[in-house]
Amino acid sequence: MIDGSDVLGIVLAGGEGKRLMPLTTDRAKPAVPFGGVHRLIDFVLSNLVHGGIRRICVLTQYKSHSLDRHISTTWRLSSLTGEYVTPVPAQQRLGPRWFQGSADAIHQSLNLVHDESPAYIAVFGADNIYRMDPRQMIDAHIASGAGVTVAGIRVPRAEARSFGVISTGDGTKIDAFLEKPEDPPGLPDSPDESYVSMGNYVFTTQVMLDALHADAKNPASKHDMGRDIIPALVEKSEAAVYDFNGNVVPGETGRDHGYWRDVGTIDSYYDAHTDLISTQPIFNLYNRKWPILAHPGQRAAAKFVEGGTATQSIVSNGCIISGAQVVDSVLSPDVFIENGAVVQGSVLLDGARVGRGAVVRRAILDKNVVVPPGAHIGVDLARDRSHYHVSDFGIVVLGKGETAI
Ligand code: ADQ
Repeated sequence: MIDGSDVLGIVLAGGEGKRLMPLTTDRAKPAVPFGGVHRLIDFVLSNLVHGGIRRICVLTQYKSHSLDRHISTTWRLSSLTGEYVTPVPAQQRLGPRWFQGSADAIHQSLNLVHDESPAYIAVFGADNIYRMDPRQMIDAHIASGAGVTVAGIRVPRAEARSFGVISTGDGTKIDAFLEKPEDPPGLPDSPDESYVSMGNYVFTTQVMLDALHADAKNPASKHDMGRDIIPALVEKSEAAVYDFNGNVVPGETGRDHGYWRDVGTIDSYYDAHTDLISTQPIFNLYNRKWPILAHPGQRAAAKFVEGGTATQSIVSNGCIISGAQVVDSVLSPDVFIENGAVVQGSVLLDGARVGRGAVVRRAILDKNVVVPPGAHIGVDLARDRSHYHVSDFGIVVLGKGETAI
């Protein structure tokens, strides 16, 4: 298997994440906290680093401060061996403009590729929850002789409109690629499913350079990987698909094999949390053979006092549950829940506080949200709608630092 040293990793982390508002009001989508102690970007970076790809540029643009800080404090690889994860902000290298689209972001950063001259480039998205050994995909890329290989997964056809949809006759060569089609085609052997792009690409370096240069000259292009670059390479018969279902990661369970989630919306972000907390989780955060790496944080352990309990829940360091009940929930560090409060089916981010006797149901409380004593969230949705953001499926979201009323 390829050892990753001839591969440069480029992580696309400049998306706005509009559909994750208000969690992205103040931070880039890849910096959104997830699963207690992680941020979304930790999943792709863990996959690349465990897979031996240890020269990684993270292209950032939108509200990138907390993302930059997270990368530089958490993702410090060994400089002695030339390994690095480095945030690369938009720098207007090709004139006075920010990144137009994801392909333009790479095009504006090609100096990084020239500096390293790798044989292959793994361009991965930053917004997904999954485990994947990228070496297996790179091996498949080399074996097929394609110029670009796109990771593919089956999803329900009803969800496929948010993705790039792949058609392949022989299971490897991509015959057609439709970016976010209105009416996605189903699979011949399973009409209710579509085969979609995971937004992870492996390129042979020269093929990527040629494709980006050609795209930059095309006035009709939006300079987007999924909309422009991949269809152009499909047109030239240079694109292959890699079936994610064949990817095997050490320590995965039969249950979480093949797990991949795009957390583009509040509802999918919430649902992905519920996948973590059951006894036999659909996604196992406790796989020690392929851990999702995170900043350890300097905090005391979680504490339960005055009969406080948490069941079917993840409780991070620094949390204090005092005489309160926490059920089916995920708590980031430093959450404080006071006597008599009930927190059910909720995701509470760093430093959230729930006062005495308050009730929080099916809610997401961003960092440092305060729920005063006796307040109710997620109990009367009609009322909540007039004060807070409520998602299509009724998840109530309070933004960073907000105080509930
Ligand atoms: P989307 O996720 O909708 O579809 P996009 O918004 O471009 O596409 O985001 C892809 C990645 O690129 C994200 O990690 C995002 O943060 C980043 N990104 C977006 N714009 C950027 C920019 N200007 N600079 C740097 N980074 C940027 C894509 C593909 C689909 C595929 C889905 C899978 O286009 O074909 O099915 O991903 O989730």
